[in-house]
Amino acid sequence: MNQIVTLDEFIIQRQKDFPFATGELTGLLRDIGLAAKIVNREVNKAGLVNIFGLTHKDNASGERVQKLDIYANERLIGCLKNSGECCGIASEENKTFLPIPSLESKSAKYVVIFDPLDGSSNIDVNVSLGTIFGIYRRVSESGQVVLDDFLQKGNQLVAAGYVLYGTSTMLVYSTGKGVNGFTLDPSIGEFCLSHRNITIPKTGPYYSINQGHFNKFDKPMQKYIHHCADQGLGLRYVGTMVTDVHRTLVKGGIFIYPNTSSHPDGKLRLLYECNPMSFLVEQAGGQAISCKMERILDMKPTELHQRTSVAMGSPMMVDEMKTFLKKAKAMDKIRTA
Ligand code: P6P
Repeated sequence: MNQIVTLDEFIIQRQKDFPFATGELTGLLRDIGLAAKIVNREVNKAGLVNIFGLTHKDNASGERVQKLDIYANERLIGCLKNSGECCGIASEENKTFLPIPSLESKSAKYVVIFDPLDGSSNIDVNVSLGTIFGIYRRVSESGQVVLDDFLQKGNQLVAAGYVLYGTSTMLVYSTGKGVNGFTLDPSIGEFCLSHRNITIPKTGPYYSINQGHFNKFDKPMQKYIHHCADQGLGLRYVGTMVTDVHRTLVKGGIFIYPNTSSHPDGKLRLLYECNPMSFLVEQAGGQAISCKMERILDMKPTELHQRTSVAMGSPMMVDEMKTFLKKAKAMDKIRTA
């Protein structure tokens, strides 16, 4: 019988990986794990409690907010406020960042960015949802946090992870030393290590894209999608980034949300969707780029809610897509010259 390793035990065990770790990051990760359990409780009974359905408010990206979004946002903010380790928050649900006053004059040194409930369009149809988070060390010296504390490149993340509220509830995270997954055991209320050292397959059987937007893609991307079909790849697309990327991490494949005619810069947000998920994919041995071929983690954010195109997944498939698109764009140039 394998010994159970809980998230708390694992975090403390791995704290030894960081000789100068003073336990703040450990505390922060444990508080995020607590928030995940609280959100999970409500997500799992959303059909029974009147938290279905839309509010009459829009979030910073102009998307109508679902009640469960607000619930998840408030729980995460509450847990992070109580942690005493977080000095500022940026959330998909808040137009601006939220400074967190320090507790007992603790000089908290981490800021947290998150999408509290990713895939909220799936809430009312009982399809899996996610929470995405990233943790940075503040760059400002002291006092109240400033915008620059949040507008950091993804390659400055000290930790990132997601919670997947699916057939089971999982928390997957990395502090830059590999990726590990924990499955919630409701009978003991603990996240237990279930996916040690997740490593993405070099290639895979799936491509993941919203084919319904086909007519909005540019010609090279349309040709690449035909190429995927010609290779006999299966199409898997849930419409929740956490779910589609988690499957890609476990089974291999490529997840793409390209620039479209309605979202010329892409739809997904750089700070709290693409950067944390790219950090995890790279830590698992994969690649994550924009459709302009930039490494996502090297992109300098200029605003909290900015969007980017993204393609991430198995390294051989991302490389192959890069080569294909470069050739297709070159052919397009010749044809239109
Ligand atoms: P579309 C969910 O709203 C989300 O932000 C991501 O989780 C998901 O990958 C994407 O948008 C789905 O967008 O245009 O395919 O519905």
